[in-house]
Amino acid sequence: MPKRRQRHGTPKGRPRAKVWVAMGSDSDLPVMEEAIKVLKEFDVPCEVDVTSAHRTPDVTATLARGAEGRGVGVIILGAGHAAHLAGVVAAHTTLPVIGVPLPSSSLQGLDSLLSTVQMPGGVPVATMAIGRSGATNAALFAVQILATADPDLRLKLKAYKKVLAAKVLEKNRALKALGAASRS
Ligand code: RP5
Repeated sequence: MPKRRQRHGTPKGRPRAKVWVAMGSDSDLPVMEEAIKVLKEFDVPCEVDVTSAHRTPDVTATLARGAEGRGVGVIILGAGHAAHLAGVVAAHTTLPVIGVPLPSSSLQGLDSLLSTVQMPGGVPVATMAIGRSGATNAALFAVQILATADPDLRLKLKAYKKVLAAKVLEKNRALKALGAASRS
């Protein structure tokens, strides 16, 4: 009997786990949209919330505790200033938590980087770079985590890396062509 077609490439047709993307304020959205864009590119469903460790602590804790039950596999959290969102959510779940420090304060994200990365032993937060690159990498890292149990995602990640390399090679070709023209 032919093997049943796998939905989204996951074993036995299980739907792909969701990624929960949350941020401390709607002012964080322009940066966190980079993460959402990458997840869409990989066809990974996500749910998006604004919730704050400081301004809505109870809602944040409830959302964190309920994540597993909502089918979430990985959590991405972006926050600026004295950023405690990732750490607080990590305290309430055993799902992998990825933190994105955001450059919204006058310290341009150094404050949020330190408050996100410097977690005490026992409560890990995988902390990315400050800002847009961090948001992009957070989504890629989430996809990589989900890909450990999803061959289809692994193929997509390999294709993504090939496109990255091709773009650099193309830029190098263009640079060389420019150099040759200006030297002739
Ligand atoms: C943080 O405070 C948020 O993550 C945001 O980066 C920052 C400022 O928030 P708003 O004052 O713009 O709402 O909690």
